[in-house]
Amino acid sequence: MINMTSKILIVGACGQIGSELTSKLRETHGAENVIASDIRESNADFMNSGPFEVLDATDFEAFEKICKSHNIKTVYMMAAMLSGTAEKFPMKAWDLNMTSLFNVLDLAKNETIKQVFWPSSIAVFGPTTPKFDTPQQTVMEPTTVYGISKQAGERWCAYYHKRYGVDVRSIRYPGLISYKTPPGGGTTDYAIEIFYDALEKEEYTSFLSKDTALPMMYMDDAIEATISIMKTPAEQIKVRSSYNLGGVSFTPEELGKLVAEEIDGFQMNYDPDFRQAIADSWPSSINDEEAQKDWNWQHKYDLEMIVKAMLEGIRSLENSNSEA
Ligand code: AKB
Repeated sequence: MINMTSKILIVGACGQIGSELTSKLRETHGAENVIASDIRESNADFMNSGPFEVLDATDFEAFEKICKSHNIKTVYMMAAMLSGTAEKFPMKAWDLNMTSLFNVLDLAKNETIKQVFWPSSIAVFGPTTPKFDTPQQTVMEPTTVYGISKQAGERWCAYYHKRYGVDVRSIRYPGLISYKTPPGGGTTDYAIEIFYDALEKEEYTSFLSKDTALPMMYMDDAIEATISIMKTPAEQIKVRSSYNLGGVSFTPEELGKLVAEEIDGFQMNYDPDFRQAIADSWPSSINDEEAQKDWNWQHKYDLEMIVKAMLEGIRSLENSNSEA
């Protein structure tokens, strides 16, 4: 039976961004109007929070069937293999990141759905890009498979918009910091791991060197940006590849110092691994004036606020787990 109320589908809904996006969209639109999907089921709380479909985003027919049966008109295509894992499985990463994007763009092209969100990343930039205050338009020669897939994806988004009128919108996320769902294999994950280790053992060994500055953002800001760009009238969206989003830039050493102010005796160590080369190829800070101008973007969380929110959030999760 076809359901006639138009709905939202989140692909990759159990992931770091997908899970928080699903909660937020369900709060606003009602749980029954937001369908979560992922390659496999998640924990009981998530599964009981609203409709869920198992979906392999690389399977076009399955994707189309779900969109038609639920009358999906908006898709947030959040499934992707991130930078660290993608370097271990280059062809798998390329296949997942590109096939899932083509599937959603083709569903919009054939008018099964009307609107698409697709995440890009600061990984589209490379070592030849200006490193500080990186502008929206600049040299882009990514050296990671993840970055190459995101850069190619951006070009395809712009192409589908120009050639077929597809309403696709995208953000180049910086590293995202959150505690509700663990991240999956990114180079910026140190800025999450540090909080867990600090609380558990008052010590953290960073896999990036102490002076590696990267652009980062608290998840609440990232979710706000994602929903905000999707709500903006189409004529205001001037960039159809992907918008730069800046957030805050800091080094592991700067983050470690703030954590030490909150946790007595906290000790920071450094043991860079293969992810150091990835981080070295990325910008240290990002200019997001275009997003500010076109859809009034402004982030809220500075680094001090992020540190406090992360420690509070993890502590309250641990308390509720121990009470359960
Ligand atoms: C990663 O580290 O791979 C991601 C990203 C910056 O896109 N967090």
